Amino acid sequence: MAHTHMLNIVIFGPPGSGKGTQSEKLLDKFQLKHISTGDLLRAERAAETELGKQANAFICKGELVPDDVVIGMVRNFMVNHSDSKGFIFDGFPRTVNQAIALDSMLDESKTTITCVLGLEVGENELVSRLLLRGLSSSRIDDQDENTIRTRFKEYQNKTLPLQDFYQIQGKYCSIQGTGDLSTIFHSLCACVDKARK
Ligand code: B4P
Repeated sequence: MAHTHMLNIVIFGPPGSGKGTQSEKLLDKFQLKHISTGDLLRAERAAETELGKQANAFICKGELVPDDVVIGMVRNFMVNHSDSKGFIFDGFPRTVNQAIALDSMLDESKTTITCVLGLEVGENELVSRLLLRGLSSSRIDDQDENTIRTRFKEYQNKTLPLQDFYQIQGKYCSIQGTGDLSTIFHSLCACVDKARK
């Protein structure tokens, strides 16, 4: 069965840039399935699975979880939701290997990424957002500034190269991620609409 009409959105940006926040709004509008690898990993940890325990050691240090773990998890999710109209990939891919794996998983379903929405936010604003969330959530990785700085380093070294990867494919759309939530949301929707034409 061909699924070329599917809408597949990657929401991209550094830790705390608003990926999770804006994904919720996009899901509502476009009726897609949400794949947040951060949420899936935290659910595995809460269920005390072997995968969850393994992942937790990396998350607590602010490091990326190994590619094979994350890719396997995403593959399972996609197989279990193969009747979906499309997906929002939130926090995935985070490495070039993950991006290559995603392209081939979508290719197996005869579909592709529609667009990559990149949220741009400066580092100082990101640190204060995450520390603020750390006060009210149980996320250990948001509570300590050193862990947050490690997450940024991981982002710079391993995730940022994906910007070029998607720019070359003509799929990258850069969006100012500071300011009013609904203004940001409207900019994201404008990129999606343009990519669908
Ligand atoms: P994630 O759960 O993806 O965490 P995140 O990058 O911090 O983004 P999140 O979506 O939660 O936050 P948001 O920007 O929406 O990953 C956590 C960890 O899991 C990683 O460090 C890694 O160890 C592991 N992991 C996950 N995926 C992986 C992968 N693919 N490969 C390897 N490892 C992986 O929001 C942050 C805060 O900002 C919120 O409090 C929000 O209210 C606020 N905010 C949002 N928009 C705002 C705005 N416009 N103004 C002011 N505040 C705003």
